[in-house]
Amino acid sequence: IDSQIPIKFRETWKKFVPKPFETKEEFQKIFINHVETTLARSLYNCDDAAAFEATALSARDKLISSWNKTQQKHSIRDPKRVYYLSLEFLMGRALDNALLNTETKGISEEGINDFGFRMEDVLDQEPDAALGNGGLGRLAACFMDSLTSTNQPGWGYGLRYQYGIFKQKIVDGYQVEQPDYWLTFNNPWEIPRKEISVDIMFYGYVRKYTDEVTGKQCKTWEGGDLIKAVAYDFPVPGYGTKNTNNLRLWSSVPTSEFDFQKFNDGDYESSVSEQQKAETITAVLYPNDNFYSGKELRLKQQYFWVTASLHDILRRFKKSKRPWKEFPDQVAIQLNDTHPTIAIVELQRILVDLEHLSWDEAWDIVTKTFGYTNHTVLPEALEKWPVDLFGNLLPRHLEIIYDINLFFLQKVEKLFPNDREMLSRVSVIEESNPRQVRMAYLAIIGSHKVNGVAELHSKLIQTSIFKDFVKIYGPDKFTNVTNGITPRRWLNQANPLLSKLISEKLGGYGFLTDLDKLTGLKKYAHDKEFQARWIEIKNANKRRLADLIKSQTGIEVNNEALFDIQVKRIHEYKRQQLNILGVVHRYLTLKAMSKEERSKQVPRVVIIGGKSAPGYYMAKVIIKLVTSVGAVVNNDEEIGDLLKVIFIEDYNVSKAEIITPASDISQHISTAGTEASGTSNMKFVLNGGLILGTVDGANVEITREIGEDNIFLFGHLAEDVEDLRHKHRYSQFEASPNLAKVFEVIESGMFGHPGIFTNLINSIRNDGDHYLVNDDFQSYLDAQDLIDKEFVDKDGWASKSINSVAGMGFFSSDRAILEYADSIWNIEALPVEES
Ligand code: GLG
Repeated sequence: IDSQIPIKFRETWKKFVPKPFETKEEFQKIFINHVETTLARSLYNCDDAAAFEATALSARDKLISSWNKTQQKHSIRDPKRVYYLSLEFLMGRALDNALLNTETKGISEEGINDFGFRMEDVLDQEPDAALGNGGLGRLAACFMDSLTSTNQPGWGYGLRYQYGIFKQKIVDGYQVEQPDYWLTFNNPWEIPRKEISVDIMFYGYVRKYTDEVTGKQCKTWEGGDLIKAVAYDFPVPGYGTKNTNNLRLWSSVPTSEFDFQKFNDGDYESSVSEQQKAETITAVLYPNDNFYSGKELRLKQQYFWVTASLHDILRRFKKSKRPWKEFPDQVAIQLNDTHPTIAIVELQRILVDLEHLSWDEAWDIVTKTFGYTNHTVLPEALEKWPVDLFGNLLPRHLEIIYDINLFFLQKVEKLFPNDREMLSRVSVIEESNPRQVRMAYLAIIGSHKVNGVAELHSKLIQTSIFKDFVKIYGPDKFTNVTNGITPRRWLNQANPLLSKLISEKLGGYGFLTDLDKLTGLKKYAHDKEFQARWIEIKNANKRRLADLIKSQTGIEVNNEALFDIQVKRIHEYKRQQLNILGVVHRYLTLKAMSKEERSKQVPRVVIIGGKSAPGYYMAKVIIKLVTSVGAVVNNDEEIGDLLKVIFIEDYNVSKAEIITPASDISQHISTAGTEASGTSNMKFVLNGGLILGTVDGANVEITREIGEDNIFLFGHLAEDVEDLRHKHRYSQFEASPNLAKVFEVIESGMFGHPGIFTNLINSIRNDGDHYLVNDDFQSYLDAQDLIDKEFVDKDGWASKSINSVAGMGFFSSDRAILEYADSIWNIEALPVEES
């Protein structure tokens, strides 16, 4: 190939291949080189922002050389690869992570200190890559870290949104959204690959024709609008490995050049309109978590991303010149939720329409290639596209879906003759008005494995929303892979003090790649000296959070208080309303006490943070209630430090890194059966915080791993929920007495005009209390009382905390990735160092 350097010149070339820095001086040389040449600045105008960029570029150089080696190794060995398709990658900041993972933080810190910079300030310059909403997007980010750290040949594919999740401001106690234009300054991490581009078509029509050679009837899709996808690559560093993987994000640009003809004719508007149309596709991330809104632009994003990615994957496969039937031996594609489900249809279309395989050959390849991860059972989150909208945008794909469905229903009919009900229940097309394409069903039919994200959730999907499919395919198609989190970011990076202490006791940082090693901490659970150091680290982390709170809200909180934290998206099912109603109860209780009695109470700082979807009215009311309660409680002199209520504005990944290590208690209190897994529960426990939770999602397995004495569980079980909801429909609402009092004071106007909160109260009192706030209220308060009692015993608390951390090995995302690799993807690790 002529793009290769001729053999006779290669020795010279190799002599000058850049060497990644390994010492402080080498780092400094590269750093200055970047300041003076790449950034065109000098020692007279290098501020923190420039220092950030130069440090990031230096780290990037290092990553690129291992990235090159990894990709070369993969090209030569051509192993089976996995492609993780996710519409969200909530990466957060990259610099600290890159330095820690490549174990060069020490030398680069010394390096920049010599020039008068502080690492903390430099790291603080980086905007979060906030290309996700919540747990689903952050899971994808943890998985990228684990794919690399465990040396899996795997890439991520997503979209390069120009606007990530909005920034949240609190104005007058209400959430206000502001755009997050994260690319304002250069993004030092991305490598634009303008040469890697794919034309994507929308709309158009289907044409039938007869193939001249075979005489077969064929179909082709043509005549639509074209938009170009351009690749941007983000190197993903691993820990303790020379491998570096790739996250490829697509950006949309117009295919046709600027129209000078129209421009000269004075039609300026339409001369640029093509451009604008194209650029909107990847402009903005949809800000909904666990909620589906059937917008055409969202479907365009999905098809655009999936098609560009498949094109790239097929191009790589074709290089190997293997026959098509070997495709599933070389490629595994994981669908992160139903968002990329059209990939199933697109691959079938390519194989049948363009590569001219028979339907059955193609379908065999497709179903062996895909795996589908379900992240929710909430009906409002399940994607269903109106047939008309779908068929207009992707006419050939709709036909193929009809065919997939036809063959599937024929199979079902054979298995269950005479069960017409079954056919309409499992059909990919819902016969509603308007008719809809059920994406989850399509994902199941087109995949060889379907997994839930925690044991309870995986069981629930098999007995509820996908029950019929278990009957049809048998139980083996359905499996569980419990979520995990990367200990590199969520322990080593977020909590360097704790990580260091653990490394001292366990003889090094080996636990960061083998988290089960944490069990070695058990023997120190009752060691007084160790407990004292453990407690001191928690206090230091609480001070760090107290500083953040002070700088954001102006409120000083008592560091001795119990820090009680709930940070996550605001959602009725996650029940921040239960939390804040409980706070009101605490406030009333404190108010009713004598001074003497009050002085015996455990002081508390209740910290709540999270974004509401912009159009989610009830979630916004919940935020307003939290801030309104805070405004009253925080200014009540009689209460003072005994209770503070803090709303943290604009909760994001970089704030989570400060918040997570600082909890004494964190809350994971979803209505049982609604939170598929949760992952912040894992992060808090890994950082030595205890949790208050319902028997839901991964709380169940956390309890199993750390022991039930180390967790505060309350509330009804998932199996009770249906009956309770049914009961609510037919019987009079009976408020738990403590909740009745809380409603009464809110309605009296204690926290501002009661009208603001009427609908929230009504949702519990008059509208069926779907989330069982009332049913769980007393049990919640009892658990909180127990927490107050146990917190007084500092040593007892510390030993619970140590024992909990010791039991968290299971929740490493490395374990999750290895399970996927083994049981779903069938891929093997390929470290670059190995010959
Ligand atoms: C979902 C679920 C969470 C889950 C996460 C990752 O709601 O419970 O932990 O995916 O699997 N939409 C989400 O965040």
